[in-house]
Amino acid sequence: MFSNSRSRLSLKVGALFAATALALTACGGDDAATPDPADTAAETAAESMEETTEETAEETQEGEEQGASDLTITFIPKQLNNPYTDVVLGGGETGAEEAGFAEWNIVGPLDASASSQVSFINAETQAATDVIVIAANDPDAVCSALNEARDGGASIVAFDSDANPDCRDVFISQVVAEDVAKIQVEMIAEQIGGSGDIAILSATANATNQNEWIKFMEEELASNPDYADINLVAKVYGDDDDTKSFQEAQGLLQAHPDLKGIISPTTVGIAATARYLSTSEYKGEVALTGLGLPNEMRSFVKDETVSEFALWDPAQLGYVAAYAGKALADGTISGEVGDTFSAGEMGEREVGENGIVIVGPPVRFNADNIDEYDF
Ligand code: RAM
Repeated sequence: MFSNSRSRLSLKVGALFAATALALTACGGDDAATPDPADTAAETAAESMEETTEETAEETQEGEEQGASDLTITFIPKQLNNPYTDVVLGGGETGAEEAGFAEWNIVGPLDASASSQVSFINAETQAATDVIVIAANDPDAVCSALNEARDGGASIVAFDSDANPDCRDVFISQVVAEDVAKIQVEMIAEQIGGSGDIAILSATANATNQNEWIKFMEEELASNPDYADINLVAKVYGDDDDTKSFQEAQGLLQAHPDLKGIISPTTVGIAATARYLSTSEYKGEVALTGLGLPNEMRSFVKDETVSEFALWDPAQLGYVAAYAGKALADGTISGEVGDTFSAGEMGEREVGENGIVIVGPPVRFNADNIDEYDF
């Protein structure tokens, strides 16, 4: 079991988002004659983060003077050895500290299989942790363990990948699931010229977030007349394992030599597929898009293996999740529709239908803007 435990430290408030806000603002650029809606939304988010930075720093100082609570929070990601997870948890730790938790921990499995998180949840129940924040590898496999933790008094925040709503209080979702599905279909359609065979290379077959996005992608392909000439011919799973994802990409091209494009809605999958394509005969012939980390994808955009992909700022997801956990634990919210809570630099947040809190819009990354992002 890998774990990482910290208690309250004097981290510089606002440092987390300063770089991102700067980068997002810079992305507005001079060529904003016909702004991309995603970019515009990102600018707005950046502006609102900048505006609230000073205020938050003051609030936190006051909080420290009054003394920290004794609340504890533990983050259980899908898996620990995932660069995306590292960025999410960096935001989570900053949020936990700012929100006033006395202690925060990170524990989790090295693989994203369905039941791999259960023993970690049980250990948190034993330790009487106040808030468990989990990215569920399977919506149901974690359920009875989470409900036992709840019976013991814990608040449960799902983030990134939802647990069954019966066993969590809120779900912090990076984006509206339908939007992130549509943006990926739109990008692949643009990149293959509107017709041809495509495939999806996903993470694990049981991941709630992946399956929801894939469902919306399939619906969009089937219902939008713009995509009538695009055929989804395969769905494969790299399990968010770099080697398996690389092999699945290779296998896809062997099995479907006429493939025009691949959507990989996972940071691990898209990076591994890009690596495969970049040295193969398919480079420049087979389009690749999906969800990736700019820092992992930069070289593949520069060498023209990939023209455009999307993501959100993963740190914001962990940050808002920590604040939601605090609001649940101190009774500010119960997870009902319309509940609102303060998420520090990310402003006031509202709980929507099905207990879902949306963090921010997806942003498209390409050769014109990728150097402006650092995560
Ligand atoms: C991978 C994971 C994660 C997903 C991102 C986009 O790292 O599957 O759950 O949200 O990609």
